[in-house]
Amino acid sequence: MTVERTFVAIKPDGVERNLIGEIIKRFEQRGLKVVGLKLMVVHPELAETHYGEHKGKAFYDGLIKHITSGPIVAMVLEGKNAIAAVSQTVGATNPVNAQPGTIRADLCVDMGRNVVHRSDSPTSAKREIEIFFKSEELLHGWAKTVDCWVYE
Ligand code: FUP
Repeated sequence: MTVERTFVAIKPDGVERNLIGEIIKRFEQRGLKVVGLKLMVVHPELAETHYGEHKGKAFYDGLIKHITSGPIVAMVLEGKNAIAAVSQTVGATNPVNAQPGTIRADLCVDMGRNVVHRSDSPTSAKREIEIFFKSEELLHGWAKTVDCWVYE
């Protein structure tokens, strides 16, 4: 098991629906460590960089419009196998295909309003952390006293 970092954003629908606490709670309860956290509005240029892989797809314009429509909560989560663990906790892209117990199955019903973004691979985690956070905005080497209760 390797310690990884991954990027998560609570999208404007999640923020507007007062789900910030509920969503962060699920990651914290699982044992993931919040090492970066901020409320921000996504500028269109940042949105296009972030979602560049989807440019040209039918849902692209709506996606950019939505992610820039209000504040998001951007965060970096750290833990062993964090990329897979966070993906599992978030659930499938389309909430109606997500497993019960995941954020997307429990908190939403529409793919275009699926409340949260998460990095889907080590490459995208690195890229997304770097576009949303400066290194000095993140904690480095923070050992929590509970770590020995979360990991063997
Ligand atoms: P995910 O990695 O689960 O966030 O999903 P993708 O990167 O494939 O898609 C990014 C976002 O585009 C999704 F969160 C929701 C939106 N989307 C649609 O609205 N319609 C689609 O058909 C696919 C994605």
